[in-house]
Amino acid sequence: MTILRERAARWRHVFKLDPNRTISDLALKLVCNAGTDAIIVGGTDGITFKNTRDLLHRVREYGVLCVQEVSEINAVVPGFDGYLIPTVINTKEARWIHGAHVDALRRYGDLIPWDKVLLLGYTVLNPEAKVARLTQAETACTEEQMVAYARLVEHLFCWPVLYIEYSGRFGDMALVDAAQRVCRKSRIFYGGGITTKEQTVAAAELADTVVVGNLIYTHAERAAKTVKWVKETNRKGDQRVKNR
Ligand code: 1GP
Repeated sequence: MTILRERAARWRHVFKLDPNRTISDLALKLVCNAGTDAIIVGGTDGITFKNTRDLLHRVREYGVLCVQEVSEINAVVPGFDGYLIPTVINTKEARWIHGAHVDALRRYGDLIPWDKVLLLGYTVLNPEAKVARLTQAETACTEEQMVAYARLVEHLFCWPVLYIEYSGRFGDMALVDAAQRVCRKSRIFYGGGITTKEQTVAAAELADTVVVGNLIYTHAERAAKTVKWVKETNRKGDQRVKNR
């Protein structure tokens, strides 16, 4: 079995599905058959074991890789292809950096399939997003600040992923560019507010992995097209695959 980190090193496009939102069978079929590299199942609130398991079962009708982003320890469902563990860089609230993680490890540390786990280092940058309020993220960010976050992830923490998160609105691509310039090993995930081809291409030119979420629920057919738009776009600069 390939370890999750190696699989994620080839992800250019992923969809994020929220177990706490309703998705029609048709929309689910469109996104699962669109050719994306993975489906991430996760969200900020209302996440339960049951709604996560039910969504996994529906996605399993299709052949697409499906991973869970863990935000609630009691909602971890066995049977996913992997587990993404978020940690927030731009907060001073230790719970969101490592506090909840240590609690979880004390309870379940012996049971964790480490080959299937991938850490995501988040910078949460849309102050209107639920996740920003929940984690008390310090959302103001300059290019200089982003370069510091990126160097923290790349050189000090040696984490596999820096996730630039604008959930709900399209973000500042200059910050993605700034982060990418200093990350040779850590992958840059970008997610937030992608609704058009132009936005999709702009993100795909700068990020290693583009995440599309909300558009699935408003315009599923267009969401499906974002896969093709990303895959037709080459990332600017060094094209080497990052896999730390
Ligand atoms: C959310 O980054 C993802 O965690 C995608 O954002 O829902 O705004 O597409 P959107």
